[in-house]
Formats: sequence, structure tokens, C-alpha cells
Amino acid sequence: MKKLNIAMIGYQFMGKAHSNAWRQVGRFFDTPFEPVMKVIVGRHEEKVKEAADRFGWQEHATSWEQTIARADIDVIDICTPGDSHQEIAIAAAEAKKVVFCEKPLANTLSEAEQMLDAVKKNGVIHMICHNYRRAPAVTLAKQLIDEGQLGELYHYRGTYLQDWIVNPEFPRVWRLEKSKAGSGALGDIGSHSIDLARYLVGEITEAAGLLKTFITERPLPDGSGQKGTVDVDDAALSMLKFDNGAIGTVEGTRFATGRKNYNRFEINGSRGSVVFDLERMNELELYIEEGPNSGFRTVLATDAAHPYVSGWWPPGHIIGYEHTFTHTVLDLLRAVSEQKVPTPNFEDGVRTQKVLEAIEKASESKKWEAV
Ligand code: SOE
Repeated sequence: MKKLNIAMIGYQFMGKAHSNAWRQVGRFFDTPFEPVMKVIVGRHEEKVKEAADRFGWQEHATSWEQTIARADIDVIDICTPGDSHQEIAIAAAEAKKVVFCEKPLANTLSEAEQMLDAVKKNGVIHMICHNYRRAPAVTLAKQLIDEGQLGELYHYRGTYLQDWIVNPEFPRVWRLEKSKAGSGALGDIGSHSIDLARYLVGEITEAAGLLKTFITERPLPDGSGQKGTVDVDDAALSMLKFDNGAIGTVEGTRFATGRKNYNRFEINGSRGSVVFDLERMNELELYIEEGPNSGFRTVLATDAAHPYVSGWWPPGHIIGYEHTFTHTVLDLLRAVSEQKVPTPNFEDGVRTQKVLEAIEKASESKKWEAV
């Protein structure tokens, strides 16, 4: 089988999730290439070496520039904070590599647009990692919607709730710095809800928004005892209008006490509804209007006929968060073999970024903003 050499930049949470996906994909699915976990890149030699050994990369390196320049590397997988996405992705596109990038695509719309220009100009394959599209129950919801089973779509109700920074003593980590993360809950988790809204319902044309930072100073993570400013949102609320006439709400917050990673959506159409909750991710709640005795039922999306499931276990043997990344890299490998740009790609990343920007703008103007 032909080999595809992967270089991954970044080795923290997403680096761990992507490493697992690259390692597992060929063991469970028939892939058109054998992905080779060639080199993992990070700034700190000791830490990146440890990550290489633990996650199973052949080599480690401290320079992404030198790694991108290597002729034997085919795919650049970007798992760094948002402030470096643009530079790395553009360099990778110019070196004619396949570019796979974590969300949100960039810290600003202008950076995201430059990334899209670069991948288009250089004719390379590109993908953004919105892994939740590939939870089998979510892909199933998409199939049902595309088949018209829910009828005309009226509502999208997306909530992404976490509580990991409720404690005021939680340090001012990079995700709480605008210069590194671009925004707070809005870009980090709201972007997932918006991507799912665009995937399942359609393009968003207008947004209203409300951003709020509850705790504006936190201890610096260096242990100095000094405090640093939090200049990103802790919570982001929005109302949305879709081009097909549907309306929606999205709420992303890191202050929903007791909610750990509650990524849920409900979609209501003229003939039925679907509900997904990541914390019960093998299930899809489905309502199809069939007269007085119809009601919500729970579909356990673990049959071989359900999306991606045939690669894993017999029915009822549930899968988890990490599998969504494996499905994502599977589709990337397939796209590379067909020389097609998969979805979601940098175009999707730019569209989502436009919605994020409109929400941010609307929060300041207190008016609806066009996307
Ligand atoms: C942290 O809030 C985080 O890890 C996000 O960055 C991920 O995209 C999300 O899937 C889970 O939460």
C-alpha cells in the first residue's frame, strides 16, 4: 500500500487526539494509504521527544519551518493554538502539502481568508478538523435531514456548555488570551455549534450576539502569584438567521456549572425533530410526526448500517470522543486518494469565522449584523 507521511505540529490535547486517530485509522478501516506517523513538532525538545515516544511518532523536531521544507512529508497536521495557524498553513500550502488544521481556522477572518487563498492558489487539499460532524449519530442526523425526513427546517438550538474555568483561581491559560486564542468560548466551542448548524441546517446570513467575561483577571500560570487579564469571552450567546428561512440560537459557555462537555443540538422541522447530546453520543433522539401516538424515540447509532460503525464493533458496542477524529482522518485519506477537497475545508472555516465575527460585532453594536 502507498504510504503518506504525516507531520503533526503541536502535541498537547489535540496532538494527542490526532495522534490516536492516525494510529488507529488503518487498523480499523480500509484506507487508500498507510498513514506514516513520521514526525511530531513542538518548541520544547524534551517535551516533544516524550510526546513522540508516547504517541508513537518515528521522529521529533523543534522547527516546523524545517519540517515543512522536507520533501518526504506529505501532510501537515496543525494542532497548535490559533495564533500560529495562518503562518504554518500558508507555508505548508506553498510547499504543496496537504493541510489539515484544527478549529477555529484562525484568530481573525482576515487570517482565515489568507489561508483559504493560499490553499486555493497552490491547489492543495485542505481540511479543518470539526470532528463532531463525524460522530455516527450526527452523520445520521445529516442523512435524515438530506432525505427530507424532518421536512422544512424551522429551528436550530445549539448549546455547548463547559465549566472548567468557573473557579476564579483557575490560571489565565493561553485559551484565555485573545492574542493566542482569538476569542474565548465563542471560537473554542461556539465554532463547533456553528459548524454543526451550517452542516445540518444551512448557511447563516445574520447574527445577533452577546459576549460576556465574568472574571477579568486570573493568576498567571507561571506560579508567580501575579494576575493577568482575561480579554476573551467566558460566554457567548447568539441568535441566527439561516438563508433557508430557519432560525437558530447558539450558546457557548465555560461557566455552566456541572456541565463538562455538553455539546447538544436540537433541530425541529415541519415533519420531525432530532436531538444530539455529545455526552450520550451513540444516541440520536428522533421524532417523526406520525399522528397522535408519535413521540421521541432513541436510535442507538451503533448498527453496521450507521455511518462509520462497520469499522468498529458489533451493534451496541459503543464508541467515544476519540473515534470522531479517526473518522475525520479516514475521510481526509480518502479525499487525498481521490484528489478531492473534503468537507469541512478552509472554505467552511472562513464561513464559520464570518459568523463568529458577526456575533462579536453584534455584541458591540447591539444590532443584528450581516454575515
Ligand atoms: C476545550 O474547551 C475543548 O477541548 C475544545 O478546544 C475542543 O474543540 C472541544 O471539542 C472540547 O473542548
